[in-house]
Amino acid sequence: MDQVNQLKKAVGDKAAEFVESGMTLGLGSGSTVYYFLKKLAEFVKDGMKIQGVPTSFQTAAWAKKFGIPLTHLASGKRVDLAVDGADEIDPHFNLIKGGGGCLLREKIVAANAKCLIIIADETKQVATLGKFGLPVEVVPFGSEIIADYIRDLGGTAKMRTLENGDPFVSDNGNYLFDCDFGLIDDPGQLHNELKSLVGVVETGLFIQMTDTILIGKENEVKVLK
Ligand code: ABF
Repeated sequence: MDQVNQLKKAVGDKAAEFVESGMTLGLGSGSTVYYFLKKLAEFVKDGMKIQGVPTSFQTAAWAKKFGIPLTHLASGKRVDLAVDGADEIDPHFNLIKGGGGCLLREKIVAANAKCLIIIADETKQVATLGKFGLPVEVVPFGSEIIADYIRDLGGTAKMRTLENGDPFVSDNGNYLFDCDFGLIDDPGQLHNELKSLVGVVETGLFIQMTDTILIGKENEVKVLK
């Protein structure tokens, strides 16, 4: 296993230690969460009673493969603990997420959760968000003019496509634009400006939603609160 995957596994294993029997969990998406799910599956096999709300079709498939019971978000109920990955993490616990195209369900689950733990290897930590393209989920109808509105805010907007050139379609049937706004000095303001554009569903900026961050470093897992 290469070093980055060792770091991903270390934080995934550590995140499973925060899970208690009886919890309803938010199951994030991405390769780091994969290791969390594998460790969680061991606890389930040992009798831990939990159920998880998957944030993507991929996560649902992994959970089924590992024998992790699944459930849905329910009116009047909250997820006890959500565990998810990130593409960039700044010192203020603001994130860029959505590199895997799952940002909408991730943010819905994160917003519903009593506690959100982000797990990442140390390469995800940045001083200022923005080097990683900002994913923005938009409805397909009129998506090209929505891209124009995004560009009017000062960024680029590149439609995410599949290898065959077709538009990438999210689990929710929407399109994604990967946007470059350079380094983002005020991510909260940019998020609000993007969300005010007609046809924008959600952005990959997760502002002040995170309670704890687990960072995989060479010889340790740093717990940031
Ligand atoms: C997911 O985790 C996405 O929001 C983000 O793109 C991804 C990080 O990917 P990985 O854990 O594979 O580095 O939640």
